Amino acid sequence: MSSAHTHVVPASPSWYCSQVLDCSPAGIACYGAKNTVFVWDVERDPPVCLAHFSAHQDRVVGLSLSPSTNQLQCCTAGEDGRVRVWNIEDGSMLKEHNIHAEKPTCVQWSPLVSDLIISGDDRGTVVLWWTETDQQRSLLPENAHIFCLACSPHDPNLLAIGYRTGAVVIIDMSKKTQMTVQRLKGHDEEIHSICWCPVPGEIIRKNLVESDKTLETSKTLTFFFPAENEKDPTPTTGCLLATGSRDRTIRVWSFTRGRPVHVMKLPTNTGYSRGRYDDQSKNRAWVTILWLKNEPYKLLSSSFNGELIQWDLSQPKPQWKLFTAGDKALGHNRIVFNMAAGGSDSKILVSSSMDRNIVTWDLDTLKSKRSIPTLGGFVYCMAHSPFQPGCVALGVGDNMIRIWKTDHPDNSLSIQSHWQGIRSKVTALAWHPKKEGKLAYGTDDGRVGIMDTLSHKSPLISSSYHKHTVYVVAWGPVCSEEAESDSLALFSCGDGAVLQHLPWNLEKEASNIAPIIAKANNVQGKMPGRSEISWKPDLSVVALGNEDGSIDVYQGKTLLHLASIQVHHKLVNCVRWHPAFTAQSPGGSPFTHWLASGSNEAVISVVNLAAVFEKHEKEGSKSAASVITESYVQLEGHTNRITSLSWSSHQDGLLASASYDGSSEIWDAKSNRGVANFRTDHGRFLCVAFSDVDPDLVYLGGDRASLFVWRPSEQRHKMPPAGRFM
Ligand code: M7G
Repeated sequence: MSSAHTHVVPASPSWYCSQVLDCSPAGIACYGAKNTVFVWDVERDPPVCLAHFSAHQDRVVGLSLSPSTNQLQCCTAGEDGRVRVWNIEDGSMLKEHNIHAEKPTCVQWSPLVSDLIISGDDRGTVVLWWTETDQQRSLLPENAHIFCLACSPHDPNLLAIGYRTGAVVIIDMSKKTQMTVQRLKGHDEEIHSICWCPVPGEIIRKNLVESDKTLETSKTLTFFFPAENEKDPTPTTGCLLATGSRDRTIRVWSFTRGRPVHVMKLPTNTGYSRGRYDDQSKNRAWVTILWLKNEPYKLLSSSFNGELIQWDLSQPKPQWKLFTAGDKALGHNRIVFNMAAGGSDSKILVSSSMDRNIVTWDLDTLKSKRSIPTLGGFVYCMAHSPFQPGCVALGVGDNMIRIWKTDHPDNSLSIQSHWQGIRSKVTALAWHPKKEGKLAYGTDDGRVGIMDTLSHKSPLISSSYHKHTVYVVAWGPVCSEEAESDSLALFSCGDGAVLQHLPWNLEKEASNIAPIIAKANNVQGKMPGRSEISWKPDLSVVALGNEDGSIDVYQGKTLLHLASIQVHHKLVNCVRWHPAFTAQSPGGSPFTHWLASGSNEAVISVVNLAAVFEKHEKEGSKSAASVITESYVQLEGHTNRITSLSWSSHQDGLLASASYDGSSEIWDAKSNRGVANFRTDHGRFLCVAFSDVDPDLVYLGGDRASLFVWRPSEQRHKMPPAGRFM
């Protein structure tokens, strides 16, 4: 569990898993994302994230809530081979086993045997685990990759298993040999989902009357068989079950006879226009199904391009209805992986999709209620818009930039995604300081682009790129001998080089600033590789962080060398100038010449360059560069590399840091004191920013695909965790 936080933009639920999302009658929705479990209250409007905890070494691929309503527990299966039981209130692990020799693929908590948890793996092994006695038993009904599992809600021994091959097998778990009791033949591709009908019996009458819809009376409902000549079996004999497959069909089966009673093809041309119809999406189908407990003649399924469908099985030829957008949310626009129903009367549906939104739906109206944006990669960088207070841009490893208006009443639900033209992890961001909506970005494949966030147009991309990751983009005055333009240039840093791109002419090759620096300062020989660029807020000088741990400060435009700071010994990851004005010092901060820096070492340094600027002012361009070997203060406490720093724009001398030690710290640099520490039990942090509107709010991103928002005033800890090396 993490220390107190006010908000989180969560990681996306795992893709291509048959069940990694579940929802309780109390409206508690849980899902697995990367190696974390997130717990949400979806009955609240808007939904609220209650907790998250690290659950496995590797990806969580299966999750199922305890059917017992007085226990807030879930079980998970992870690609680390383990199956675990959790108390979801405090994120504590209660039990585990590691019987699977291969990678588990799915897990389910038996609805009838309160301590039985069943998991399947990619070699076909089914493990039964009675948690109370900690007994396990392995079965191998079929030597094939298991995609999904479903325990019968009527017979504690029956288990339906769906395979990658398209096979569907129903076994009697109480038997050691000859356990297969039925084999359902028909699908020829992956079985994505299996559901048993919540009521027993194999026939539904067509002339269903309204008052029969309750669960009690529905036990006597009978399902309709098309073209059926045989005598009706007694209504409660056997049971129906449904399967959804990659072959784009859903089949409803009579269990006793092993034959389908309905075969439904996913409808095309539904008029649903939200999908991204590209070649890839045509080939992709994921068919997840859900049989509603209190409406047993209705089956829900996903379909193409994010469509969700309700099928009416009481008709000889099942009719379908499409879920549609509500007032406050749209539906999905890419394939849907999982659905779960919960809340009082099971009236809320929760769905997860490749579009990285979790959508809640009203099952009475089939309309979407809320859409919760999620993140599918590291949060590498973030930047506050200089024009719109409270607006933050996030650069994420899922090839998307998010623009979050944090002061929107619906808060994180108001995040916009920009994906057009990006195609790679977003590792650097910078807002243009003078032009609204202009956002520069850099990617891990070396590209530099500029997007207009006020439109959804494709970004402009520079013709020059780095060979590897772009770690920094920054706007500053054009630096060249004939620096005639007042417009700002875009600088990017990667491969140890800083390139200067001219945004009005991105076709033109960007210039490497190394030769300009060499010429301006008469340097012969090699200069250090560059790792960071930071312009002073008034754009008068620039600090360049170097791979050898030094930092050089140059005058803007001329690139005259003003100072060399030698306080770190390893690659400099971040350099930040203190703001010129803060809410505390609106007439000008006394610390405006402070420069904070962090490197691959754990110590943060703050130097004061006031004397350097004074000297330069007096002596002019002929003065030699100053050499600074001592920090004004050294902030010590982190135990691993410092990736990001941010000064408060509210209070003078308050600095936030993010570290690989899995924590984020607030420092009072004036008194060299730690003020507050935020930590989680998982992940390394990569970027941090003080809120520009709320003095007691900090945004923090890292390698677990989540963004945390936390309040320094609410933390128990004052200093980073001691001796933690992640
Ligand atoms: P990485 O290159 O993904 O991995 O860097 P590695 O250095 O662990 O092999 C991880 C994080 O370290 C990045 O997201 C940055 O926060 C920081 N970082 C690493 N490098 C090499 C640089 C660099 O050259 N410049 C800056 N500014 N940050 C870096």
